[in-house]
Amino acid sequence: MNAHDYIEREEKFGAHNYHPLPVVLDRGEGPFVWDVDGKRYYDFLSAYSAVNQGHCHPKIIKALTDQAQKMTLTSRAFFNSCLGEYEEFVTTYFGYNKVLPMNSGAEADETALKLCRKWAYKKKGIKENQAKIICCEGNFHGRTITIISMSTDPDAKNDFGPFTPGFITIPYNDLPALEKALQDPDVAGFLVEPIQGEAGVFVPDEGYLKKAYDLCHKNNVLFIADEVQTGIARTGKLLACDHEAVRPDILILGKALSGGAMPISAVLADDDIMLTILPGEHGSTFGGNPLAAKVAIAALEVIKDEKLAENAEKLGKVFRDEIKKIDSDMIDIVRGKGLLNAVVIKPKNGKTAWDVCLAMRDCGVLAKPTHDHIIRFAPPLVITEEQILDAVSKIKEAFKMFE
Ligand code: IF1
Repeated sequence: MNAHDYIEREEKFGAHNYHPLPVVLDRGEGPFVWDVDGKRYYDFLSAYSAVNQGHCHPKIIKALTDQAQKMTLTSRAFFNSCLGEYEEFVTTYFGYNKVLPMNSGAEADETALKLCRKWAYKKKGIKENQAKIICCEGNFHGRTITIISMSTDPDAKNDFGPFTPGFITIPYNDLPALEKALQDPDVAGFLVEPIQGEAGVFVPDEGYLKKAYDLCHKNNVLFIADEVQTGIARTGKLLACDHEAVRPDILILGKALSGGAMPISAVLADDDIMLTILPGEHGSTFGGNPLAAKVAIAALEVIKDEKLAENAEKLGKVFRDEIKKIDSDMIDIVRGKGLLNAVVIKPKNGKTAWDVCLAMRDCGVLAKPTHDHIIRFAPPLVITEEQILDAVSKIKEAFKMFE
């Protein structure tokens, strides 16, 4: 089978809900992936920031394979010997009383919305079915019906209605709009991405998160941070909220919680909030399984052992500086934090961000466009300075092809 055969087979038997870059990957290690022809690439997508620890990190894979031979799933109908260890570990690691384990990021977001509503009725005293949650234009929180009910992206939303009510949408990075929306006494929570990923790595003004948090607190409204993409060292701190010393009332994590080994997500909160959900009121067959517990502990240990937040902070600056030095009239804006970055592309002679990504692929760097004109650059955080510079020289080579 050649690359073309693999692509054709997916095309024939798989739903057409994705439009992948034509490259068929077969193997990964650290910041690198190899295609079915053995060609090596720098992975500058990191499975949408799930592979922060690098592909197939030996410590994570060891935790996975050791536990896989012992026990993988008990369901939450019984206790298991790994979950408590993980719960203690993860709550200490992030500084919360309690964790609620789930699998996908979308499930964790759904969990946070349910938790916020529950708190609204049990603690805040909002009347039955009246609770509202504020969300932001341009958000991305996943693909479930409730989550796309918050979306402002027609592709995510069109023809999937009817939608879940109870959301107020305000512009991102707009404190007066938040202040106004908070005047509604039925508002229970404000759900926000500290940096909007899907929107194109949109970094809000400095101080936005802190001021938003303060406004929420003044109004007895929960500040809920979706750190599924920004969390776990990606932006140069353990959490993107750490840049402004904000501690979310509800913290949502996913992706890199497993280093890409399996879907693991989590919602963290203190007792006052978390204990409003009672037995039988929420859960998941796979959430909190022993395999996930062991994998997540290993994945989080790697982040600290290898100082990946510090590496992301340092190499993010190197990356942005080097990209800004590239002399190409197709590069409009370079922005980001840590190793979550984006380049806004000015189309030239009909050539778009997609064409740039194809050229980069040919030069040995993989990245994916978002919204036609933005390319996201997010390599595994284990990448070294030497490798970043090598990758940048390949990216430069790709831009040269459009001169
Ligand atoms: C796809 C983007 C990344 C997320 C935030 C929750 C979820 C995500 C902040 C849901 C997921 C993904 C999913 C992926 C594309 C993607 C993405 F391009 F949309 F913006 F990461 F960059 N909260 N993000 O970013 O997590 O249920 O997928 O585990 O293909 O849909 P999930």
